Amino acid sequence: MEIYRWPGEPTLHQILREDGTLAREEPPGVQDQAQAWYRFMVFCRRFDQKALNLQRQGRLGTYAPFSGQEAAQIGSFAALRRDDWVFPSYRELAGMMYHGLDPAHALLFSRGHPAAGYMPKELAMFPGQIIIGAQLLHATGAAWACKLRGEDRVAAAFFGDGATSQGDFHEALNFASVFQLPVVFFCQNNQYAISVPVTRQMATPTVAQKAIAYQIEGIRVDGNDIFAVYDAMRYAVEHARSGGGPVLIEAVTYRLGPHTTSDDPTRYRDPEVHDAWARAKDPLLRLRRWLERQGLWDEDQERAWTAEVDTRLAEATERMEQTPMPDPASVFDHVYAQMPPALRRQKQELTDLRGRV
Ligand SMILES: Cc1ncc(C[n+]2csc(CCOP(=O)(O)OP(=O)(O)O)c2C)c(N)n1
Repeated sequence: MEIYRWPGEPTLHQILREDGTLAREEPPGVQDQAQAWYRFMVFCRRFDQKALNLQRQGRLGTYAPFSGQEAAQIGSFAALRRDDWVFPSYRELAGMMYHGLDPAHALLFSRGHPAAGYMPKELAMFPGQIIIGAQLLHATGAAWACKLRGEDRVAAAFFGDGATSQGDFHEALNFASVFQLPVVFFCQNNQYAISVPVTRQMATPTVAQKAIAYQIEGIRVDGNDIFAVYDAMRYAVEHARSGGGPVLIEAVTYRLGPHTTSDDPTRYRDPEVHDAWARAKDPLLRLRRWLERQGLWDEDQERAWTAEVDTRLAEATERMEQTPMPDPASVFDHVYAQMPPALRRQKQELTDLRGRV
């Protein structure tokens, strides 16, 4: 794998070609995990579709789909230790579930349920951040704490290409590089920030080359190649854990669905470009082709796995829907230590109104 050094543009790290053959030797451990990764990718693809359907039926609120980004997410989370600190964005549900988040909990995010904001303590993972770029600073802070305490834990921040335009991105990279903190910045360049293409987001052709401004290592990786993503993240995590300082990874990928359920991507995307990503470059197809060559995939297995996934998803949906919704008047709580009189009145009005209906 080539670590980016000025000048020139970073090269794209790739192991698994689109036809499922290997461009170079796969990293250690991949042979044993590849089938489980694929099965989890199938789970995530169907989770995403299920969530979209639930939203269309009015059973979920706004949902941000991640289809197309499964390899980038699962490959990167797979290289983390369970006690490493994870700071995801709202689009990281595949990675978060791989890391151990209950799918019912993941669905509750899109219900706007306050319980979804509490992460299980054993996961050292924060809720999906909606403020673009804010989680990079949190990751940097956590990494600083780890360094001060002499712990060998690493922090990882996950974000999109749009987040690189935020001041938070630059502040986080600057601070982390000055203090040589154990943090990995993992950018999923999915080509768009809502309707803004990456070419309008930045003048540089890549995200990875921004590492040079902070004198840290930068890696550009094919984000639809789970082997290469795992390899890049494994390198970065070890580099950070062993005191080498932060690493910036750019995983080049594509969001197959809309930005969220409120978006219509046909208004800003080129159908031909979309088709190429949806077919030849699909991360599931690519891994499936490799597995088939190894005798680790066939259609009967796929059917059995899919049936198993659907049972799991039905069960998760049921648990999500059985979680009691909070009292709407609780929206006023937990903001002020002492609620101002105007809010107290509004809360009372809402409570009275609900009492009458
Ligand atoms: C600070 C801030 N500014 C603006 C927004 C509105 N907003 C929500 S998503 C989004 C685009 C983010 O794009 P990107 O970082 O590429 O991530 P992606 O959604 O593609 O995963 C914007 C601008 C926000 N949530 N936070």
